[in-house]
Amino acid sequence: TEHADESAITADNDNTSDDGITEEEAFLAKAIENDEADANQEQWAALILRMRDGISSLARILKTIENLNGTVAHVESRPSKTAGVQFDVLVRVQMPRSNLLHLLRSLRQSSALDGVSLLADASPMPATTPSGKASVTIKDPWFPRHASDLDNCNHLMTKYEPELDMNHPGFADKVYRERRRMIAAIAFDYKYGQPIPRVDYTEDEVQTWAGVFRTVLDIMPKHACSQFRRVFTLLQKEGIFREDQIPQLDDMSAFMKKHTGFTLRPAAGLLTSRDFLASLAFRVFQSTQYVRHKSTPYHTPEPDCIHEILGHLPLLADPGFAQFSQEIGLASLGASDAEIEKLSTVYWFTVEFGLCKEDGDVKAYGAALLSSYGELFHAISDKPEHRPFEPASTAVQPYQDQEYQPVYYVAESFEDAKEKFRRWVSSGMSRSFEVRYNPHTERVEVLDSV
Ligand code: NLE
Ligand code: FE
Repeated sequence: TEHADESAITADNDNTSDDGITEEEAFLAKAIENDEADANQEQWAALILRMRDGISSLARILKTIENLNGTVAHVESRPSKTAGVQFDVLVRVQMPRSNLLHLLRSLRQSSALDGVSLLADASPMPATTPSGKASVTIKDPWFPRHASDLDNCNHLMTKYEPELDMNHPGFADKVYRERRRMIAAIAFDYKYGQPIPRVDYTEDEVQTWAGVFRTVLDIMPKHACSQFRRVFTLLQKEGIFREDQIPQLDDMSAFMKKHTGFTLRPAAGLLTSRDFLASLAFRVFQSTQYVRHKSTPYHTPEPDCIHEILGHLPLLADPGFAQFSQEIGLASLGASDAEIEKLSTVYWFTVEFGLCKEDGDVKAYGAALLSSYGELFHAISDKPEHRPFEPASTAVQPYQDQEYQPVYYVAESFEDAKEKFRRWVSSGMSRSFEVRYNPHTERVEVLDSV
């Protein structure tokens, strides 16, 4: 390799999300947008800039830093291994937080750069660093403390979207894509406390809903867990669940609130796990509002409002299930990336694809099973493997999200799943504090445990 071994530029930018923003940067952005951190507070940061056209742009970038009242503490470069003209440059700076955010955003748009990564956050570089290594890590990651902070937790994954993925059935359908854009705009504009705007669903959309609704009516008596059936019947009685109308998120939210305190926020699509799980801590469920493409009514790999409304929302109005869901959310606050991955895997095999025992039979409680005729029958057939739910092993089971699952986990009951989950969380999380949700203030209180 052409990399000098003693190079101080050690970090590879593994935690960059699809849109090229590092988690650290997202934390910083959230903290500032949220006004939680003082925007003028001086902040240390180490940036790695990948220079596309040689080292010459460095002068311009240093000038920009100066203009933003930044102080450069350290600069170091090395030829990049990709092409002769490229350089990786490590710059350590100190500047007001809001300016740092501004700098990051403008660097990201710079045509002279191939990439920029933020490596470090709060702590100043020690006065004596023999090797000059930049190895500062985030100590206190930002996470939402109040339900209104969820206004900053709506980062989307760019995966299987009609705009970007040629395999999406809506990719070639202009009208569908326009519809998705329009409904997504509701979520982008939404702020805490507002009513969720109503969508006037089209004839086609209601048809798709009706098709899935009938399949749920059909499979429910035999295959859905009793808690699901109970709430479903209640929703029918109240006239919210009907074949000929797609329930409005705002009405669903009001219904759930009465039973468990869970409420909804509109989401534009599949969110990052960190943002999605965080909302559960506040008994808030981020729900999509668009309808799947009409060509794939009985199975879609991405969430849509049919999946949310028929799969998730009835159970979130069940007290035991609501509690279990919230605990996953609370465990996710301030968790490391690796822990978030484990928690979303547990979520995947329980809330989405979970099976449970009931009077000696195996029933479905996972939302992705209840909203998908095709997969439910696969799940209860003898083709896939059934294993007992055990958080430690479930959390590391690899999964894919485009086809039917090869493995499902069976819980003894929600109560049992919750107990096991609690024990696992209290024995295995790295964070140095406990969190507790205060429903009166809708605030998460942080209790130091060390
Ligand atoms: N496969 C589910 C369905 O078709 O309703 C959606 C899964 C979302 C994770
Ligand atoms: Fe889901």
